[in-house]
Amino acid sequence: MDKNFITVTSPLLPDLDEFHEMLREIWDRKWVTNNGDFHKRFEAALCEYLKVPYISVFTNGTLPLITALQALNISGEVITTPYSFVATTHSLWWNGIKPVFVDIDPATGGIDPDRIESAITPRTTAIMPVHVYGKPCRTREIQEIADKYGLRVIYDAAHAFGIEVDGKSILTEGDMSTLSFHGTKVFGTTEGGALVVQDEKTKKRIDYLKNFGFAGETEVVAPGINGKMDEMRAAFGLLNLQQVDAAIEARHQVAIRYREALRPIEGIDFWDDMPGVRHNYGYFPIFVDAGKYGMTRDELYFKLREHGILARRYFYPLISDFSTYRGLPSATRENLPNATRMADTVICLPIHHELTPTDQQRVLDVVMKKR
Ligand code: T4K
Repeated sequence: MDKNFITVTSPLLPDLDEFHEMLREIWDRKWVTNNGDFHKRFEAALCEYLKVPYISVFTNGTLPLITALQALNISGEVITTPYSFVATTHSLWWNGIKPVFVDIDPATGGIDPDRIESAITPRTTAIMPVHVYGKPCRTREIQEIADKYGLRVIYDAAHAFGIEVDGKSILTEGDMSTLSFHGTKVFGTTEGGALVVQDEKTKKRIDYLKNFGFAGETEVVAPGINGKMDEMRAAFGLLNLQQVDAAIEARHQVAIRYREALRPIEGIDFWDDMPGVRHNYGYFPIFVDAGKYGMTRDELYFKLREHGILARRYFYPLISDFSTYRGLPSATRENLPNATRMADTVICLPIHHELTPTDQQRVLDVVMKKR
């Protein structure tokens, strides 16, 4: 990547010498994967950091979604939102489940609980909401509906690393939550992910499922998959855990500066922190009102690119607009007005732990039309 480009994010990397020391341990042990020492330590450290009872780490953030659906025997139809990364809906497709798209609440970007009940049919078995950008969904209302209709709730919490509401981890909501540790995330292990579950029995089942279903040398208890995280990535994760708080605080400072500078700009909207929520500042979405701002979202997006600023339009197009899903009855723009508006107006500005004040100003100058 050209050094003059400002990218939307930058991976959190451990100190190379410390990583090397841990690699040396792996070399000495000659144990590289399959529930090794670092894998065990990483899961324990994550439980403590995230304040969750049980976690199972995976090789990416998509397999936990697929595995969660398998573990809970989800079939038929699942209610979800189109305002996310494609992996959310793909995980349903890979399990032969029909996605039913419900519109989002413009205040959070997550599913609008007021629209869930009318989408429930006799084939509905679960709800898969997304804490998009790490903003907590309206979890209490979602759970009330799930309880009323006997549905499971699997949260795609890929963006929600470390998010807490009133001191409680958002990852303890619903039946299960998934995380992504992709290099573009606040906390990463190059590729990686995890599934958070609430009890020991389910944790055991997940561990079987991510290891082909093996429950012993000669016993396979379910048609599992290979989702295991290797020792190198577990070591990488253990080191990154030590510096993730500092990285989140650095991102927080960028968010403060952006908000202060952009608040007076007409036609540029953004979210403030939610009361009682510990945010992780993984993304800084702004929403462009072309009429007021005098430029469309895409005009601003390409202007940023001309200035070497590689902002991203997460999440445009909507998942429901991709050819695989376009034909679904729930995929129409009429059914999804809030998601459509958000997808058509969003730009995620660069935000990461190493974004210098000079680079922050370069971004702001373009958005504030000073360049
Ligand atoms: N659910 C949700 C809600 C998700 O957002 C995601 C993933 C998943 C599930 C699935 O989790 P994983 O299976 O991926 O663990 C990225 C990521 O690949 C993806 O993980 C993420 N969501 C999605 C929102 O964004 P791209 O296509 O935007 O990545 P890319 O390669 O264009 O990178 C973006 C920018 O980041 C680059 O311009 C520069 C910077 N970058 C990227 C990489 C890979 C670096 O500086 N270094 C790097 O190594 O998808």
